[in-house]
This record gives sequence, structure tokens and C-alpha cells, in this order.
Amino acid sequence: LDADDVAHLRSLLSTPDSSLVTTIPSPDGSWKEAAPEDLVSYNVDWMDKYHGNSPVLVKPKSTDEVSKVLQYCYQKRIAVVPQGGNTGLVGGGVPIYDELILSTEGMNQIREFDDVSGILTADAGGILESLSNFLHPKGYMMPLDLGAKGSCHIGGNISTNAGGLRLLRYGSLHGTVLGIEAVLPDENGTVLSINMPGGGGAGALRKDNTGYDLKQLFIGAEGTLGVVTGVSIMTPRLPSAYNVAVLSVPDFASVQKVFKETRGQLGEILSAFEFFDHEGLEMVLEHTGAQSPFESAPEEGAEKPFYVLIETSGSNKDHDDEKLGSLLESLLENGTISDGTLAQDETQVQSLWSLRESLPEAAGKLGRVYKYDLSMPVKDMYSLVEEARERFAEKGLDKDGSIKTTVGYGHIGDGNLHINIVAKDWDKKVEQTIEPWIYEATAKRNGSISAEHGLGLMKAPYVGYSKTDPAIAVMQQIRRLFDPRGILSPAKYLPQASELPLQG
Ligand code: FAD
Ligand code: 2HG
Ligand code: ZN
Repeated sequence: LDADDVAHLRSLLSTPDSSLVTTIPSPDGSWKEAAPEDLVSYNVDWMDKYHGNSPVLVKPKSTDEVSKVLQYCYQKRIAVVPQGGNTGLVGGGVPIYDELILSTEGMNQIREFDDVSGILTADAGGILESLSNFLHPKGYMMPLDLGAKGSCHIGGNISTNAGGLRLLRYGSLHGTVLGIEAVLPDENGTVLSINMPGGGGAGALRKDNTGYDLKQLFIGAEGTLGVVTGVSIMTPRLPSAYNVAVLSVPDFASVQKVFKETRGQLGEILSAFEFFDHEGLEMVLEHTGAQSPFESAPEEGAEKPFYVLIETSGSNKDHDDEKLGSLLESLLENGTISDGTLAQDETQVQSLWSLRESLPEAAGKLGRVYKYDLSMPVKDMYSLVEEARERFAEKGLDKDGSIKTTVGYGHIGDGNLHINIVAKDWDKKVEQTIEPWIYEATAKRNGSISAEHGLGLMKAPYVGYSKTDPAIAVMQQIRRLFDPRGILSPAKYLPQASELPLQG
């Protein structure tokens, strides 16, 4: 990227002064050079783990501008990294070297909302929480919710196929996304409008069996096929009654027992079932100042308990209270749960949720966090956390202080385990003790090395643990079909992506 590129890119943007930030000096004073710190937050990820060095950030205001930018980047073979709210956890959304950063920050309009079908059509840069705030007064809600809601963009959610806290109830984005608009990195900067209202062809429909369902390819593509600029998504009705309970159980077998019972007894009103271990709770209490919801702490030397968070959402509070009440009664009576708190008001709902939602933030306050996001049968989940701890103890990494703690938590309802290994520092020795061992251990359990965070830079070399060679080869061909010159997030997502044969 040089001054000529900056001058050209500026000429494509309707508001160049606010839509392009660069540290490259202008030869003729036609733009004001930014200070390096103005680009820092776009060059570094949320965990402070991946650092790039891009001198140019563009924030187009329309799909047409994205198209012009990608067309130019295609012509000049300029590498581009699409970026939403930069909350991704696998190094996918930040440059590795000096790729152009294309942010969706400037595209955050709601295009339309149909209050009969509940279909929302919005720009890709809409912040998840803002979209929720738009929908709530209308009696609707977004079908996904995550701890990063205040920053992540809907385009980023789609590009990572984010799961989150209520996938158990509302399903994955592969089911709720009805239409996608994306710009391709080709010679025309082609705008591909798939089932988008007003985009040509069929609009946002629940049912449309006319050909390959191309929009599905963009869900979880992590910016390797095109830049998502708009979305149509099906939003569910906002429930009028909520309950949240956090329960303490003696062991992981009881977590599974409670899950089975809960699904059986609560049925359609269950909207979340999360778990965290005792190390996780201690970390949150220490680093967020939250109060324990339990009357007593486990005794010194006693087995460490596990915790589950159960949420119900429905339309009849008395009905839901009765169902949850009888579930808790039966679990207490048969000794499956040892302690518990049921939220009495909205403030308590929030504070119980924050015990679970604060885990990533608390881990970040304690140290440098090696994060693993794994899918596997629930029964095999926690043995992996225990094996990890044993491995670190054998290598002396806990004694010498390199690893401060290892915590396990996640979305039990979706078979999704999060392991956060909190280290004193980013440390090659720690990393090599974890990887590829953790991926092998996951594959042995027939699991997936990424349940919801994606591949990014972190897991690109390891996809083979979860996908066969022929499947990877087909994915590589699809990638080249959409991105013939390999300009979108090269070196990420798939193994040896940068060595794929280029076209044109
Ligand atoms: P970014 O981080 O900016 O980008 C993520 C990837 O998508 C990158 O590869 C980027 O190139 C690509 N991308 C972004 N926008 C576009 C676009 N418009 N077009 C094409 N490609 C694009 N994830 C979950 O699944 N479940 C959780 O519960 C969850 N909780 C989280 C909690 C916290 C506190 C944090 C920090 C993260 C959490 N995440 C979770 C991970 C992250 O928030 C999600 O992956 C989120 O969907 C990323 O959105 P973003 O806008 O920040 O994307
Ligand atoms: C969550 O479920 C997120 O809280 C983040 O997916 C998990 O930070 C993590 O490892
Ligand atoms: Zn998660």
C-alpha cells in the first residue's frame, strides 16, 4: 500500500476524510496523516494476541463503496482483511502484515423490519446490541446473544457463524439467516444479493428451493469469500417471562444429570443451559468483584463443585415458575443439586448471567489466555479439562507459574466446551505443550476443534483434525472460485491458503 493507493481509494469514497484513516503521508497535503495509535485498535485483536501492521483502514458507507474498493484491490492485488467489531477470538479479523483493513463500522443502517414475519434487514455493521435495542420495543429479539454484543457486528456474527448463549433455543445462524448481500473480490467487485429484499430474485423467505443455497457459504466463511454488507434475519418474539437459576452440583456427572432432567421437565421454555467449573467461578469472583450466589464455599480439600445456569423464557410467568419450581424441588429432593439461587428480579437475572458471561473478561484480567472452543459429546467434555491440568502439572508449568489456572465452561446444551488456559505471558513453551495435543485429544473424542469461534489464523493449520482431505480440497476450490486472486485474508482459515493456485 502506498500513497497512490491511498489517493485512489479516497477517490472512491463519498466521505474520504472520515472513511479512510492512514499513516501513509500525503505527498501533496490532500489528506491528513493519522498517528500510528489511531490504527492500533484495528491492528490488534481483543485478546492482544494477534498484531498486524496495516497503514490503511477504510470504512465504506455503502455496498457500492465496498464494491469499488474490492474492485480496486483485485486490480492491484492488494490483500484485504474484513473487520466488524473486532471481537473475534482466533485472529481472523486483524491483519497479519499490512493488509488493507476494510471495516463495516460505517455501515450500520437498519434497512427494513417486517413486524408480521419478524424479518429484519440490516447493514452488516449493525452492532448486535443496537439491533436488539431496536427490536425489543417492537416485541421481537435477535435470535443470538453473546458476551460481545456491545461491540460485535451482525456481519461479523454471520462471518463467524457465532453461536452464543441461546443457540439451544433459537438454533444456529444457518437456520435464522434468510438473506445475505456480499461483495466479491473479483474484477467487477460483484454484488451478490441472495434472498435480500429489493436485491433482485426472490426476497427473504423461509422457504426457497431454487438451486444451491449460496448464502450458507458466507455463514462461517470468516471473510474469505467476500465482504458481507447486508443481512436479512428471522427474529423471534421477545418472551414476556424470564427465570434464571444458578445451581451448584457435586460433580460433572451431575451436570449431565441436571441437563437431562431439565430438558425433560422444562421442554419448550428452556432457553439456555450453561456450565462453569469452580476454578471459573473463583476467577470471576476475584476479578470482577461479583458476589458468590451461594451461602457457603466448598470446604478445604473437598471435591470442587460445578455450576449450571438455567434460563427459561416463555409467555406465561405462572406457568414457567411452576415448571421450574417443580424441577428444582425434584433435583433437591433426589440430592442432585446441593445449593442454588433463583433470581427474584431483573437485577438478579443480570447478576446471575454476569457470573457466566464475565468468564472471558475475568480470564483476560488474570493473564494471557490460550482459548480453545471445542465441540464433543457432553459425556467426554470435562475429562479433557482434567487431562489438560494433569499434562501441565507433569511438565511443571503450574509450579513454575507459567500457567496460572485452567478453567472449563461453556454451552452444555450445544455440546460446546470452552477451555481457557491462563498463562503468565504469551509463551511458546506453553503453546507447544497445548497444541497440537489439545486438537488430538479432541479428535480422539470425535469432536470438532472449533464449535463456534472459527479458524482464523489460529486454527488454519489444524483443520485436518476435524475435516477430511477431500473436504478441505473442495473448500479450497470454493475459495478460489470466489476469490480468484487470493486477496481476502490470505494465510487464514485453511491450511496453506497462501499456496493455493491463483487465477488471473
Ligand atoms: P470480527 O472479530 O471483526 O471478525 C471476525 C471474522 O469475521 C474475521 O475473520 C473477519 O475477517 C470476518 N468478518 C467480519 N465482518 C465481516 C464482514 N462484514 N464480511 C466478511 N467477513 C467479515 N462467539 C460465539 O460464537 N459465541 C459466544 O458466546 C461468544 N462470546 C464472546 C464473548 C466475548 C467477551 C468475546 C470478546 C467474543 C465472543 N465471541 C463469541 C467471539 C466473537 O464475538 C464472535 O465471533 C463475533 O461473532 C465476531 O463478530 P465481530 O463483528 O467482532 O467480528
Ligand atoms: C463464551 O461462551 C464465548 O463466553 C467466549 O464463546 C469463550 O472466551 C472464551 O473462550
Ligand atoms: Zn461460547
